[in-house]
Amino acid sequence: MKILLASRNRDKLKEVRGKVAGLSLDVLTPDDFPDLPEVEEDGATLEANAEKKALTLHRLTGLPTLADDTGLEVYALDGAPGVYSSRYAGPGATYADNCRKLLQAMEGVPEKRRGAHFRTVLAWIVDGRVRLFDGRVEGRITTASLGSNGFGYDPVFFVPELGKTLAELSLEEKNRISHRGRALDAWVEYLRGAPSVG
Ligand code: ITT
Repeated sequence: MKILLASRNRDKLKEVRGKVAGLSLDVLTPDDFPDLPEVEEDGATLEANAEKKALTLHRLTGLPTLADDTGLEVYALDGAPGVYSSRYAGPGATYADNCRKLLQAMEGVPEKRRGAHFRTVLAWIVDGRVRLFDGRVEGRITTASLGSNGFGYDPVFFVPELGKTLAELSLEEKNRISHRGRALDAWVEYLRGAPSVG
């Protein structure tokens, strides 16, 4: 079955493809459809943004569509950067800019107050019906970037049980424990129980 991943983020695409390898799903992206518009992420929540991205592109393509909205929520920063994670250091910010800004914002914050989680909300739409799935991983913000795998804030997010940052994990290891990996597991489990769409 062909499905559309309503995301232009190639790093997410790699993780989604890693998770669905073995299922008979052909994951397309907006890059396969030259005329699809950008969807503005102006919702107040991850849920609203995921649903908006999925619904907009589902209506335009008619394909079963999956959207992912993810945020890093840092307790000492009252949940920031949260829904603004992609533009934390300003419009057009790179992953490195965002990590640098976060490390600066956390300067002087003691170890025990550096807790944070990543949360992913997936919106899945088939024939106009929306379902949401979510996943999270708890960890701590480091004091310096560590590791070169993954993307985004992975080098500054330490997972205590593994003693590593997300950027020190292989794609398979990250997918096993991450926010996105867990949300995708819930979605895949749902698909397996819904033969007409799985
Ligand atoms: P799409 O909306 O096109 O899917 P995006 O990059 O804008 O792509 P999000 O708004 O969901 O996606 O993600 C916000 C930012 O959070 C993203 O740009 C990364 O900086 C960061 N992020 C998302 N998933 C992450 C992950 O698994 N690990 C580390 N950082 C992540």
